[in-house]
Amino acid sequence: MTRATVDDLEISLPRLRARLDALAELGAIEGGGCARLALTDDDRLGRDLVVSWMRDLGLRIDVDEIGNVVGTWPPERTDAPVMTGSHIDTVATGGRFDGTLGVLAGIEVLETVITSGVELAHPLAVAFFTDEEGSRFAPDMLGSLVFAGGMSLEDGLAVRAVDGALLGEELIRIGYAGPQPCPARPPHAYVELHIEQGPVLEAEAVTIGAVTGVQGISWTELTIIGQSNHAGTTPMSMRHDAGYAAAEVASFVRRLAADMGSPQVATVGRIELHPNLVNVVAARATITVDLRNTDEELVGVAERRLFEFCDELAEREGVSIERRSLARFAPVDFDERVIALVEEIARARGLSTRRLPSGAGHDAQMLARVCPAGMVFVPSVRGISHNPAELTADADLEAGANVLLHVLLRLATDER
Ligand code: HGY
Ligand code: MN
Ligand code: MN
Repeated sequence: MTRATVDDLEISLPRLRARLDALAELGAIEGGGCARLALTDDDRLGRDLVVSWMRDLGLRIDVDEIGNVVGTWPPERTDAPVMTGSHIDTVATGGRFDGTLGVLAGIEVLETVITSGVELAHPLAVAFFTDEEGSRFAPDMLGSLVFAGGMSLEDGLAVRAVDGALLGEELIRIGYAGPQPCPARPPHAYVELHIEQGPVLEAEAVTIGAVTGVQGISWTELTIIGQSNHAGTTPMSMRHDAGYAAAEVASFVRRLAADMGSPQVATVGRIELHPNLVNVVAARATITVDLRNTDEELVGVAERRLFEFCDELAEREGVSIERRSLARFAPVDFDERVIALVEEIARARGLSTRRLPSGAGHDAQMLARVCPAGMVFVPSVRGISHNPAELTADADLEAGANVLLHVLLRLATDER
């Protein structure tokens, strides 16, 4: 095929939409979203469906020891591929595009390339990684972290879920404890298509985000131990109220983010009280704190200020506060060549584009440890995500998938 004809290749939006909608049926929840927490039966159903599409295309399918799945074309090629992909696990109130767009656009790209017969200097691969969300098994991006050698396989398999299950046992239970060794041999390059999950592209009416990197992230679980007591008889001065202390932390992190200013963000997403009863002063509170900033130093400042506040709060309220780190990743910069290629391809296709960092974590930030990596963003309507109302317009899905197609083709047909 001549360069001109390669440049004319286009993905099929109806095929991509059909797969997005079919996958969204699995773990479907009210409002058109999905709940496929990592390694649950719904995740298994999603995995089986995506693997069946990979198989229908004739890809070589490799499942590794942490359950990551990679489909490669041509199947007989074993040299380092130009890889794309993302995740198909979701949060409990997930939408139908977070992660799944990257995996299914990758499948759509491979189908388009296979049908065209274009000669490849490097094989192409599409992957979905285990437990990107981290909601059930922390940290997030766990599968791609093990894939990239950032966490040992043993440590990954030993992670306990918020519901008490063991990751390694769940992997066996759903049939995705694969033979391929971790860490994997690095791909030649990695490019991921993802919804922005934020308000920037929509606010500026920009279609394609050329993502510059991912901000730093810190997840801490705090276990606050107070003293259960009678809600009616216990004078306020005698209370060691874990529920009150948890609420104090939640309002502190809000003040902390305001005080540090953008782009600092802070979230208490999980609060579990025990015994969680109307007439009992809470004995125990388990809460999580999510702190993020594009500046590694400032992530550290936010953590230190949180921990100092916890020490003062424990003293003041007569409670103890134990800390456990659930995730800690420094900010990551993507490869300048990949970022520039995303911009070049978007402009060549007459699409508006701008550079921006990612507020959310992604598998690409782990692949960036081992190969040139980058991301393509498309707008999120009203900036909403991790919510069944998550939405990206068809025209933007098509634009993003076509940019992904031509970025991957450029990398895979370049002998370097
Ligand atoms: O938490 C995150 O940023 C991602 O959705 N796992
Ligand atoms: Mn995601
Ligand atoms: Mn997500």
